[in-house]
Amino acid sequence: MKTIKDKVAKLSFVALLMTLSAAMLYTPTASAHGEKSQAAFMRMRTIHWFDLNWSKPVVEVNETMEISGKFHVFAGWPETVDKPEVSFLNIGIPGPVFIRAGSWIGDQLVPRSVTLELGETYSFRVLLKARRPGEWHVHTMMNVEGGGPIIGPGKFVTITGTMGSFTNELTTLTGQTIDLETWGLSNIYFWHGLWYLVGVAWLVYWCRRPVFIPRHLAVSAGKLDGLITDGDKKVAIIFFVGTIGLVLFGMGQANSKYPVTTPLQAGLMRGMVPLEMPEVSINVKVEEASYRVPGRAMQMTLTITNNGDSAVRLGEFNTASVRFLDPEVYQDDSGYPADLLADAGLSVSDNSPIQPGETRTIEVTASDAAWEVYRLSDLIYDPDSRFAGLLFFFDENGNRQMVMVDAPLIPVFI
Ligand SMILES: [Cu+2]
Repeated sequence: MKTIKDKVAKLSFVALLMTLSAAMLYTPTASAHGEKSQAAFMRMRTIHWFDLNWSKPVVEVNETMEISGKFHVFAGWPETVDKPEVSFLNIGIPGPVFIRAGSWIGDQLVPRSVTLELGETYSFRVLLKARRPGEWHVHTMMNVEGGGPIIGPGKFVTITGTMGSFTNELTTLTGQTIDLETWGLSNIYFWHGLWYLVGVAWLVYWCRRPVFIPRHLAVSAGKLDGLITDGDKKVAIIFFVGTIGLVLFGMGQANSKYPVTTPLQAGLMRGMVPLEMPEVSINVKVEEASYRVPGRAMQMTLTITNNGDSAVRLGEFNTASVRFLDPEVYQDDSGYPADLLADAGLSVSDNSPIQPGETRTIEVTASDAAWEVYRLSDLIYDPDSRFAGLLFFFDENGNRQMVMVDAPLIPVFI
C-alpha cells in the first residue's frame, strides 16, 4: 500500500534528477574571455607577444588563416608561477570555432608541449581552419603547466558560411580517408544511449519501491529482513553479468574492426630553437617608475646609454600586449587591435636621437585608458608590485633593438 512517505520520497528523487539534468544541460554562451581579469603581473611578467599578424579579418568555413609573430619569455618570471618547462602554444577562442591545422615554434612543428627557456625570444605561427560562423575574438595563448593559460592580445575575426559544410578530412596511417567531424559519431551516440538505458533501467528497478526514507526508517529500526529480496539479488546478478558481457562484446567487436590502433601522442619536446635577435647595444637603467592613478599614466625615469654606432630613439613600450607608441618615431600599420594600441600614448621628455657613446636620462610617460580598461593598474595592489615590458629603439635606417625593462612600480594617488 502506498503511503504519503513513499510519495514524498519519490517526488524528492524526481526533483533531484531534474536538478542534476538541468545543471548539466544549461550551458549559457560565454561572450568574453576574461582576458582582462587575468592578473596584471601574469600578463606583464611572463610571455611578451609582439610583431603579431592575423592574416585575415574574414574567413569562410573550411578556409584557413594564420596567426604569426614572436614572443619573448621574460627572464624575471614571477616566483609564484611555475617556470614554462611544460608549455603548449595555443589559441584563445570561444570553443572549437576554428580547428588548429598546425602550429610551429621557429620551424619546428609543435603538436605537443615544449620547454621554453627564460630570456629567449621565439617566433611562432598557428594555422587555423574556420569551423563555426560568427565573430570571434582570437587570442594568442600559452598554456603553462602550473601557471595556467597565459593570454596574449585578441583580435576579432569573422567566419562566414555555414557550419554544416565544414569538413575535416584526413588520411589515416592505414590509408583510409575519414572526416574527423563525423567519424564514429553514430557509434558514440549508440554506446552513450545504450549505457544510459542500462543506468535508467537499474534506477527504475530500485525506485519502483519506497526508496530513501522508508528504507532508512527500516534500517534504523533494525528491520533489515526483506529489504533486499532473493528476486532483487537475481536481478542484480543479471545486471552485473550483462554489463561485463556487454563490455567484453564491445571490446571484441572494436578489436576486430580496428586491428591497428596507436595511442594519442603526448610528450615533451625540448630544444626549441630561439630566434636570433639583433645584438643589443643599448643599455637601459630604470631609475624609478611610478603609476599615477588619476592620470592613468605610468612614468619611468630611464638612463639610456647608446653603445652602438648609430643614433637611436625610443619608439615603443609594450607591456601586457598594450603598445604605447611615439608616432614621431614609429607608427604601426599592421592592423593591431585598436583597443590595445595607444598610437600616441608614449611621450618622451627628450626624444632627439641618442648619439653613439651618449648617455642620457629621460622621462618616459606611457598613458592610455588601457591601463584601466585592461586592468593593468591593478598591479599596484600586488604584494610584489613590479612591472615589466619591452622597449623598442629605432635608428634612422629603421633598424630595431628590443630591450627588456623590469622594475618596481610605485603608485601615486594624488
Ligand atoms: Cu577575447
